[in-house]
Amino acid sequence: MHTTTKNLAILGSTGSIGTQTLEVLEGLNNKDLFNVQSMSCGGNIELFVNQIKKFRPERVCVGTQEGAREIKSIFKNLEVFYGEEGLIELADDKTLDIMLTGTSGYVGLKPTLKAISNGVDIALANKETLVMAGNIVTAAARKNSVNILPVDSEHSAILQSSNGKYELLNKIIITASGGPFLHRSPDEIKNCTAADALKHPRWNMGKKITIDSATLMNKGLEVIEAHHLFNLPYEKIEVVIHPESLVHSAVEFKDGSTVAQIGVPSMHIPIQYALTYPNRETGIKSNSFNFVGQTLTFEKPDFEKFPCLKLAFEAGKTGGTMPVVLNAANEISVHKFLKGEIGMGDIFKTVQKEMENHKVIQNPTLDEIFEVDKETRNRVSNAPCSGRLQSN
Ligand code: MN3
Repeated sequence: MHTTTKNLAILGSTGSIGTQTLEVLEGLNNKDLFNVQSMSCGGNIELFVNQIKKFRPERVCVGTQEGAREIKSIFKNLEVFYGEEGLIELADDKTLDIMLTGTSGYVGLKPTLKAISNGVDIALANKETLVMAGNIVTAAARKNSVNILPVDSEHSAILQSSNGKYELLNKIIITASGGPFLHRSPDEIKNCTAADALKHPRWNMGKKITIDSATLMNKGLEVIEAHHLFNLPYEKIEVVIHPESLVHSAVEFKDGSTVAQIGVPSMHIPIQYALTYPNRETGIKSNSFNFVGQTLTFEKPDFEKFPCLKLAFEAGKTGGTMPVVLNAANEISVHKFLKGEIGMGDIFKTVQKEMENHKVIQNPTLDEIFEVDKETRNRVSNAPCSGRLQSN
């Protein structure tokens, strides 16, 4: 079969998703499927240099001017950009076929919109893109006939289970491991330390997302993403606790039939599927799932124990700029918790207070979104800490 090589951009190539994406590319049997045209990294220059040597991109972007100079001194012929504006320029490339957005934080949003405006498909691993600007992003994708292919394991499970036929869905069932505090009391959760919360039972991830998994805010953000990705109202999105993390999510079709995606936890498969959709290429293979001897359990999430999940549903249903406030207040609170400045229970309290005080802008512009984001971050950062001091 004749294959056309796709030009790929990887934003955030030195991060967790980025490095696993490169492993997927190296593992593909057909090495002609992708050409790594461009790559970006924040500050891990040493690793980035090795990646550039191996994958030979034409254009790269790094976080700082200093880093950019270092790269340029080693690779004279490389086109080198830096900073947030540089990342947008890197993404503004009409010869790209697909861009993997693996950067974390709001910096992923503008480059992603730029690529969409050029008709470039997006493999999306950045939460903020849809949580902050879901309506703008999905409208731009529709207008430019762009596929937004999720990399997150739950959304990938829904893509895999539905084969992208979202119009046939009655509802989706998003699974959550429940994090390390599933069977602790609400009081124990409120008073836990960052060290307790960083012990995630199933997935090995960055610190921020691990805390979000412990509060279930991560699941809440995934619900908001799912609403935009699959064009479903919040009433048709169900969260189910599934501690074994083997069913990665499921869909219920309009005829009542349910299809779930099952597998041993691995990020390689969702990444590979997003890049090669709708095909299944031979490359990295997940360990086989053995039905025999498995016990799969499911339970309803306890909103009292995990009030952040409830807040996320509320923010999503309210819409407009409310999810922006939820996301920004949560992120800053998590960083304060990690530094031991506030207690775990204060994360919820802060987000709730910010949401209560927010005057929602419906159908916000990008500028309004960034303004609300910044204001919320500043207010939460500067708020006096009233939590219990942690001894970790
Ligand atoms: Mn996930």
